[in-house]
Amino acid sequence: GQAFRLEDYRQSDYLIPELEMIFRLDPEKTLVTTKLLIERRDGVAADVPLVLDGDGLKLEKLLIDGGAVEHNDHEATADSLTITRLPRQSRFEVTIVTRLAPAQNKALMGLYVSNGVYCTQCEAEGFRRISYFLDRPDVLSTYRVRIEAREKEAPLLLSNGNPAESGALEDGWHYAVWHDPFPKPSYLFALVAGDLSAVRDRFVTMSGRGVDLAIYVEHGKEARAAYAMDALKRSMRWDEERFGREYDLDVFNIVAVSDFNMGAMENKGLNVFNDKYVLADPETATDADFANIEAIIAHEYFHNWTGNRITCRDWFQLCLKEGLTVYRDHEFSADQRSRAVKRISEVRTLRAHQFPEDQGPLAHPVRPRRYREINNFYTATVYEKGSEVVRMIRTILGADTFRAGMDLYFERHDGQAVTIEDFVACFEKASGKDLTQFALWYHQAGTPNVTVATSYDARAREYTLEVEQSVPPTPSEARKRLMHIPLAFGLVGPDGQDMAYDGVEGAEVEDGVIHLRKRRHIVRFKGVQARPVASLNRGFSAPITLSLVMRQKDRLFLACHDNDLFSRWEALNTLFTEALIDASTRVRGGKSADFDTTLLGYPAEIAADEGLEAAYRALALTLPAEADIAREIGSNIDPDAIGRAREALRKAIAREAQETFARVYRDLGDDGPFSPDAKSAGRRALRNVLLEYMAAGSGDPASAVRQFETASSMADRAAALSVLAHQFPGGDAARAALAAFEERYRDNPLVLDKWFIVQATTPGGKTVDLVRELMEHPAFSLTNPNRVRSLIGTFASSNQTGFHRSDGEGYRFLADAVLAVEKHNPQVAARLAVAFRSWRSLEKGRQEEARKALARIAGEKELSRDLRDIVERTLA
Ligand code: B3K
Ligand code: ZN
Repeated sequence: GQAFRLEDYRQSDYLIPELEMIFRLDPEKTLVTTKLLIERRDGVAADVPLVLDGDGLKLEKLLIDGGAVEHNDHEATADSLTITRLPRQSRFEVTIVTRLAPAQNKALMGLYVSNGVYCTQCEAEGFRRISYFLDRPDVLSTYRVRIEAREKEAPLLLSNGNPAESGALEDGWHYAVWHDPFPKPSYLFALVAGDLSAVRDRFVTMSGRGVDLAIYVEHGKEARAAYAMDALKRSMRWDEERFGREYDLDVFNIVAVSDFNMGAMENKGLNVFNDKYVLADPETATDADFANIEAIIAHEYFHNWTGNRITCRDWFQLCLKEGLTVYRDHEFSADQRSRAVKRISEVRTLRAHQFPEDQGPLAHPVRPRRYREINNFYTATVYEKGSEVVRMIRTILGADTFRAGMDLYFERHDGQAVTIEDFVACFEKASGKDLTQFALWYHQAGTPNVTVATSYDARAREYTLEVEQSVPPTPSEARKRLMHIPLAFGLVGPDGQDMAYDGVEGAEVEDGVIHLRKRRHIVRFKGVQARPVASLNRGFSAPITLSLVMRQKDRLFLACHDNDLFSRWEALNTLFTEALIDASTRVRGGKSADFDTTLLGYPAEIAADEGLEAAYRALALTLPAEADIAREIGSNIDPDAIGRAREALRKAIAREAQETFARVYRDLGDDGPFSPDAKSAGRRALRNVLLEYMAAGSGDPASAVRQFETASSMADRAAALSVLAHQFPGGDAARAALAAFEERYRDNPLVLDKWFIVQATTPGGKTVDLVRELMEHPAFSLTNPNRVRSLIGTFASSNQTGFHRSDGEGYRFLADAVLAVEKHNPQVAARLAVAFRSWRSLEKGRQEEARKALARIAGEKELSRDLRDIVERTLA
């Protein structure tokens, strides 16, 4: 396939400052009339053809300045419309009519119908499935959109911007006109039409302007949108307070739809959401659901400034809006909840999703230089590592200078389509610092490794860190340059406090951060009164792997005393990981797991430590996931051995801490009416982690059965269900709970997704057969992305012993499923196939099975660009 390259970027010869659209909506035959005001750029000759993008389109009609266009003067294919003879003047009007069948659109890109609701998804290149256009983010236009529909079928008619006009038409039809005064790229266009219910509110901005807010959901689901509305208002206020950013239209609309390829979409003034990230109440949503809704509502809202008012010049710059907006939503959630707990979760997500990407065949820089299919670049690297890079800029500059850089960015580039270079330049200007070396974080793929050796000279009172950095090779980048790594640190003294020192040599050290710029630094701290324990990469100041050999005693000391809560968690997590790696090696060699008793004693202390917030205790007691252990092992992986080792550690901890866990579980109790706030969620999280241990330690499902039966929230009910299904698979208690859950929620697809997930993530080799069976369940559908991800996606990405069954059946299943989904939805299929990415780190037998499954997909003749791109890069 053809690759797009960053260095080939050139400006468009033509611009489209304004357009008007008319939609006459029908599920099988929608007519779209688009009137484009075309402007030829200065210096472009009049005989330069106008080439518009299309994707699967059929041209019904073409006019230039109201007149027909000769056959010889244009060529229309499904994928482009080329007009060779154009008016000499620099501005003219092109009118295009296309015909669509939205009900037949199962790829869910462009205009489609979801549960009877017309909606659109245009990012990245979906607009070209609606009409021929210059479908690229640096072409900015103001839109005037008229929607006509049967009033019965679609009483609600929405598009971007402000409402301008509406009224009745003949034969039961009606219309509405929307005008968006802010020039925007086509990927931010949206239209929604259907029969939905509104939840309304109002927001007064910091300058006193009133904004009408609405969230549209299916009838009867209004109450489940209350939390999302609250999150929206908090987001709007927060962006004013933290970034000085005010909302700019008279209305802000959010629509929840049930068929959606991803989480949500930030279309100007009209966000479209996967209903999973809008609908929540105590009966149907877990605490994770509430937290996700808050974060995604905020994320899409924040895009209004970082993405919409200032957008990307081209798709290589995707992280310009995504990395920055993730950083903003992380900060928002940290302010709404507990900062340390939030940071720990972010790092866990980064390690679980971005590290394997960066360390495997799909590795790419935060700002890639090449792509074959842009939809495959909405990745953890662009989003999560992109956010980490912004966070490092803040660490290097300090909060105030960072804010000054952001202010400058908004001031300089409002209304423009810009690049990462433009973004970085604002921070260089605001700080006077040279960020050239730092900018490698955008341009160079791979997770840097930092190795540290420490020594203390008691006579000289000198403490030394020998620090070395290296970046492993990644596809098409064999040689790496040295990075600027901001390493936050503390020298923890015997009393647990950070120790002072008189001076430091060997690296720039400022405000608790060591700036690594060279391959090797010998950092000497003078006047250190006693041997400290080094606490490094505090708060995960840089997204690196850190190799630091440390005595177990010292690590445990950090786990108990470091005054940086993230680093305390990190120390404990490292201890668990090291123990699990050892244990899995022993298990694989036919020996027993065996764990150090000091380590086994510590969890009880944490569980009972009232000085620590409950959410933190829950995270600290959560063992590294099987995939985390596998990633640390790195090669020749046997997922079964890892699963057995982890299970053994869980049991050992549970037995050691039995009484404490049971007591804390009881004391936390069921604390009255449900509230989704962070503190209550933390208590539930802790209780539910303890429940898992209690079941594992006792081998008795009784406490989980009791919690399942008496739970007053989905958070507690789903947690109990998962303990029963995962720890007692096939047993009476598990079967009864699964059946009761299915019965209770049979009419709620989003809750049934949890039922699919629990079963798909049941450990062990039998699960693949169960998943195949569940694909026949009446509530399952291959065309709904939420169902597909819940059953097939979680099985492949989150069930190590199930997916990696040693005979390769998991891989064969995934290949079948990917090919079945690909027929109608290439984007979702390509996403599923990503689960194969770490295949080369498996032991030989599994590697061969995975390779065969991948090769079978690659051997299909008619593959979509999306899937072929993923499979070929994975095999390369
Ligand atoms: N910008 C959208 C993602 C679009 C994905 C297109 N394949 C949602 C977001 O990041 O906010
Ligand atoms: Zn985004």
